[in-house]
Amino acid sequence: RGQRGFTVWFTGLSASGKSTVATALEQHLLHIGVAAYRLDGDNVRFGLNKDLGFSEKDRNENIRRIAEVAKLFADASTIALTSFISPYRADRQIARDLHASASQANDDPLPFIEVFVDVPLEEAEKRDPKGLYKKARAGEIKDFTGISAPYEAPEAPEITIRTDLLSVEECVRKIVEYLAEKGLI
Ligand code: GGZ
Repeated sequence: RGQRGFTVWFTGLSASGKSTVATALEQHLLHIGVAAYRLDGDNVRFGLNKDLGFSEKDRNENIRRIAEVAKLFADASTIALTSFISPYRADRQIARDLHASASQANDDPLPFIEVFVDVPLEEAEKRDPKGLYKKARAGEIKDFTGISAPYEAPEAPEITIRTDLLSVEECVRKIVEYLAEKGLI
């Protein structure tokens, strides 16, 4: 009965490699013929969520809306790949709970796979592709995750990837193997 939709929820620090791995995973999924769609800052924070900043309240609302959109994609039999810091455990739990409630199409829960993109803060800060950590250290950006705002690491993610120890291809393989093992792809 065809591909079922679900959500792969990436969480991790800025410059941890979320978008890089999500993009490579999306390519892999499209290549094997399954519909996947990536939600990230570029297509969400500049559109649907352009009214939101980086206060705790705005991040809560950012993640709430993204979770609702991911659920819609999953309900439409697409694999939603979300790549946002999503620093608060409670917000990720809300996203998970939303998927657990029955889908509109067939009453089944929509699978939710949390992927913790785990790198030491020092590594993310060393990468600093946009110079944001440097600015945060200098006090030019306030409420910066890992420096002046919290990142609450997942306690029981479905998958953890260390992008400082594995290649992008190895990270994708680890996720794909998990999805195949669970019969999701
Ligand atoms: C964290 C910030 C901030 C602050 C701007 N804190 O590495 P990037 O640039 O491309 O990804 C970061 C992105 C984080 O947006 P999210 O929607 O993923 O955050 S959250 O899930 O917490 O709502 C970073 C940039 O935006 N950025 N200011 N203060 N990251």
